[in-house]
Amino acid sequence: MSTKTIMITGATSGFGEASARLFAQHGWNLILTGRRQQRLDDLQQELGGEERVATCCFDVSDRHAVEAAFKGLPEKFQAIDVLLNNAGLALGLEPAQESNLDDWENMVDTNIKGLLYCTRTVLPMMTKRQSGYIINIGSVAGNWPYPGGNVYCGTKAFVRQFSLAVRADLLGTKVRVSNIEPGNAETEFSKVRFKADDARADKVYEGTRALDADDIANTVWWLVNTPEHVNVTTMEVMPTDEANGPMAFYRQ
Ligand code: NDP
Ligand code: 8X3
Repeated sequence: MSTKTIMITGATSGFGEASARLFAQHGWNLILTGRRQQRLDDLQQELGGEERVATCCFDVSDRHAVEAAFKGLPEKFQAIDVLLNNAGLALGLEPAQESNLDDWENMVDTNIKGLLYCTRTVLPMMTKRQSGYIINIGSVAGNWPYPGGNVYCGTKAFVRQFSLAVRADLLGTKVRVSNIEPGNAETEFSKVRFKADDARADKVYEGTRALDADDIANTVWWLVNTPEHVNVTTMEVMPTDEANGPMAFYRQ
């Protein structure tokens, strides 16, 4: 059996890093991306060196950088079996009327445009081979709005609807698309959201059992191992300690 290749955006921490380790354990070749070169270099060294791991350091919101990274892949990494569109972030938790517009743009550029650039670049290779799998990381935030979620929730709702619509385009190509929608997971997510205010980030996980990055990596692995005629369209994965709350009311 030939060695398969997964490209993971945002492999330098959290879900992406955990997925890289898991797929490496199962003998897959990896294309790891992110903006932190040193972390990519360390992972490459740890998970098998240049033979097994290609690294691409770029910002997913830079369309030309994305295209150049795909074009520059070494020959043996060019047939991508799975694209894990994972790179993403939340910035801030202010009400819309007080939010920072730069943060809003950054979330749209990363979570929406970055995912689009990677998907559009890889899809022709997959449809040509009549084989491939796009796994997007959406969020419960795409389904369940919460105060201060505004644009982050909106970007993840985009990921959900885009995933569904692309599936419709791909009918007959054998290329699969899934959207995993995790709930609260302890990664660097909250440190990024609260801009390195670690005390505030820690509070998100205080007294509750959040998901681990490995829980989502295992979900990705499970999806990839479903039979090729099966497409799990959407998969919401929450901690047992999290559920959807009631509607909000303002009362005088
Ligand atoms: P982390 O902050 O731990 O990881 C985010 C990854 O995305 C990092 O590797 C980071 O790499 C990369 N990334 C962020 N922005 C960019 C960019 N502009 N260009 C390239 N890479 C980028 O968080 P998670 O692992 O938790 O997040 C992964 C995904 O899961 C995100 O899409 C997030 O929205 C989603 N999610 C997270 C949940 C949670 O509770 N943790 C729940 C639901 C969804 P680098 O900084 O090196 O560029
Ligand atoms: C991350 C989960 O609830 O913080 O997508 O938005 S949440």
